[in-house]
Formats: sequence, C-alpha cells, structure tokens
Amino acid sequence: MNTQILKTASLPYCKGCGHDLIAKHTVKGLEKLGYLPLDVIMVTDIGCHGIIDKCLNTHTVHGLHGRSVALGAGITFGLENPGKKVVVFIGDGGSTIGLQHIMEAARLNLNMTVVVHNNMLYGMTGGQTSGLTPQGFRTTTSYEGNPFDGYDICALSNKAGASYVSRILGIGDISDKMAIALGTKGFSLVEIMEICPSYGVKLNPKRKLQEVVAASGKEPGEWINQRRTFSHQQGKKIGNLLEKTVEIKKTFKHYLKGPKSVVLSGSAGEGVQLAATLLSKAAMRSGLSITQKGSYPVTVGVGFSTAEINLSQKNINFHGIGVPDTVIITSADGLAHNKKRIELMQGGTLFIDSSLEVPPTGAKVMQHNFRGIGARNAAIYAVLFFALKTGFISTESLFKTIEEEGKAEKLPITKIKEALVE
Ligand SMILES: Cc1ncc(C[n+]2csc(CCOP(=O)(O)OP(=O)(O)O)c2C)c(N)n1
Ligand code: SF4
Repeated sequence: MNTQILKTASLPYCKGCGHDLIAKHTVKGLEKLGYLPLDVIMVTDIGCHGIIDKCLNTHTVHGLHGRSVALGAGITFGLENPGKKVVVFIGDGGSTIGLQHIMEAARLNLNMTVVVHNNMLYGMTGGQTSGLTPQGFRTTTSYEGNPFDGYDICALSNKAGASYVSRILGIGDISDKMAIALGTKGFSLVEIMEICPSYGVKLNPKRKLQEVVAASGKEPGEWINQRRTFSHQQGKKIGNLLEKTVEIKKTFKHYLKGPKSVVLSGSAGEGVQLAATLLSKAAMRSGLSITQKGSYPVTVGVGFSTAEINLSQKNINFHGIGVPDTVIITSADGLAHNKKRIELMQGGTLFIDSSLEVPPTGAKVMQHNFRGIGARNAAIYAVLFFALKTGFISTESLFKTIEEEGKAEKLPITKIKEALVE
C-alpha cells in the first residue's frame, strides 16, 4: 500500500497561494500522528482549496459549496471508528455559507477536524467579499474596503462547544499546530489566515498578513473546551443498518430471457411504489437482479407516481431507463408523465388502463380495466397482470411476496385472482 498521503508535491494553486502551505502541513500533521492514507477521509468544499482531492491518496469526497462539514459530520456519525480521521477542507466563503453546519458539528462535538482556509475572500470566483473578510479589507466587491466586520469563526465554534479551536497565521511550518488539532478527540477547527495573492494581495498591495490580522482584532490563539466527544454509546446504539436487511432467498423460477426495463406509473396515493416493490421482491425471489427507482412530486398526495424497474439475470451496473421495454399505465396522471416515452417506443409492450386514450406508439398495446378492481388496487393488479401476460416471473411468486410482506389483508386477493382468470 502507498503510505504517502500526498501524490505530488506540485499542487495546483497559483504561485504563492497559502492553500499550498495548508495542504502540505495538514498532511505532515496527519503523518506525524501516524495516519496512513486510507485512514483519512478528506472532505473538501467548493473553492480553490477543494481542488486538492486529486492530489491525495486518501478517501476523498467533494461537497457542495458550504456543505462539506455536513458531509463530514454524516461520515463521522456513520463511522464511529477511532482509527479513522475525518478532515474537512473549507474556505472562508464556504464557512459562512455553511456556518450552521459548523455550529452543529461543534455543538455535538463530533470527532472531526475542520480546516478553514481564510484567504479573506472568495478565491475561485474572482475575489468577492465573504462573511469572514476583515473590516476594511479590499475585495472585488468592496473596492473601498469591506464596511462590515467579519464573523469570528473561532469564537463561534468555541461557544458552540468545540473541543479545540485555533487561529494561526499561514506562515512557516505549521504542521505541529495542525497535529494538535488533528489529534484532538472531538470537534476541532483551525482557522488559517492567508491572503490570496491573485486578488487579495493585488487589491491590498501595502498590507502584510500579520498587520491585517491584528487590525481585524481577531488575533491568533487557541481555545479549549473540556467535553465528551459525541458517541452513539451515549444515546441509542444504532448498530449496522445492513444487519437489519432481510435476505431474500430464491424459491421460484423466472422465465426471463434478457434484461428488461419496466416503467409502472399511475397516480400518487394509489400504491404504485408499493406495487413496484412487491414486483421487485418477487423478481428477487425468482433469482433475478433488480434495480428500482421511484419518482413523484414533492406534494406526495397528488399528481403522478412512477417507478422504474430493471430486471436481469445478471448484475445490473446502470439503473437508468431511456426508452423502456415495458410501460404499465394505470391512470391519467401516469399517462401524462410518460406520454413522450411511450411515443418513442419502437417495440416492447404498453399495458394501459382501458379508460385512457392510447398515444401513438410502436409498442404492442394491451388495454385492460386495471381500475375496475378499485383505484387503490390498480397498480398491484396491473403488476400481476404484467406477470401473467409476460411470464417473466410467476404470479405465485408475487402472491407469496404479498403474503410475506404482510399486505394480503389489505388487498382483495380473491377478487384479484378472479379478475386475473377472466
Ligand atoms: C451554492 C454555490 N454558490 C456559489 C457557487 C460559486 N462558487 C464557486 S467557488 C466560490 C468561491 C469559493 O470561495 P471560498 O469558499 O472562500 O474558497 P476559495 O476559492 O477561496 O478557496 C463560489 C462562490 C457555488 N459553487 N455553489
Ligand atoms: S485564486 Fe487565490 S485562492 Fe485561488 S489558487 Fe489562486 S491564489 Fe489561491
């Protein structure tokens, strides 16, 4: 295994950028603590600092602007492994965009380190003022100098409950200072002060880093809280979620020849997603691989409800469906949502409720009164009808799945069976 955390000494920043020093000394700090590359989960934010990912041999995750601390917090929650280290790289811009995420991680004292690259402006987008830009500092959006005082991210994090907070100047060898933060149990945050040479230095030519920091009134220092680190042990033990997954054993045969994509669509509240899940589970019981994806409007009680299912004898590596092999439509909402796709079908089968107007399509059309069994049962009935007519899986596998999933009492099973044989 490669024991080097950094892949290259040549980092992709502008000449003289403080991000280079921060990256190298964070890595040095981690190595001083004995971390190997795959012990480290590096979460980066949007901005110049974030382009470090490609230079690292660690695990890397690139977040949306301001959201990297929330991502790091989620990883820390799920990880709970003292041998692993979650480090978040974020700019002064991202820190203020996602300030509440930082406060929450500090309040819970999650076991992670946040490295704030405070170059006093938005570097990547051209030098705009951020919420940490010091008062009086010139940026491309405040040529006369920022009229507002920046947040004190260290004081806020300390007040929120972080175990360890420090503000340091990005000059010289800062690896020991980084190692203190990185070695802290609980939440640590280091704010490293730098000036972006491409915008900050040009707009503030006579100002030195030490002077700007001193004038801001936010001096370097460290702030400590003696607190317990967040642990699931303090509350309810969540365990491994995968342990709760019930294994589905193959007990039925399938008759599928090649992979098939199926779209089932109807109205919200008419059991479309449940019917799709039952179809998927019955297919798994029949020894098939499946993928299932659901979509419906945010207002879950009205409009369409669509499920996309892939069935295959082999592993499925791509779950997307362009033009499906089979479309099953149980209501006008479902038809409206899939009309274009149906029109694009050059073959395959369209199963459609007989109350609906069939759009122009190259698919074989099978009209059937799915809603006759009751609107709420139309989707499950249509899925059973699909199984019966295609023969890909048996209706028995579906009825068994309905029973084992505890859905039999809620469905008019006898009526459905009678309707299927008509
Ligand atoms: C939500 C969102 N808003 C705006 C942008 C555009 N954007 C990309 S980089 C950037 C500035 C980043 O500045 P900072 O976080 O300070 O990092 P730096 O580039 O200085 O390292 C912005 C505003 C974005 N990507 N996402
Ligand atoms: S624009 Fe500024 S922050 Fe971005 S790499 Fe260049 S010097 Fe660094």
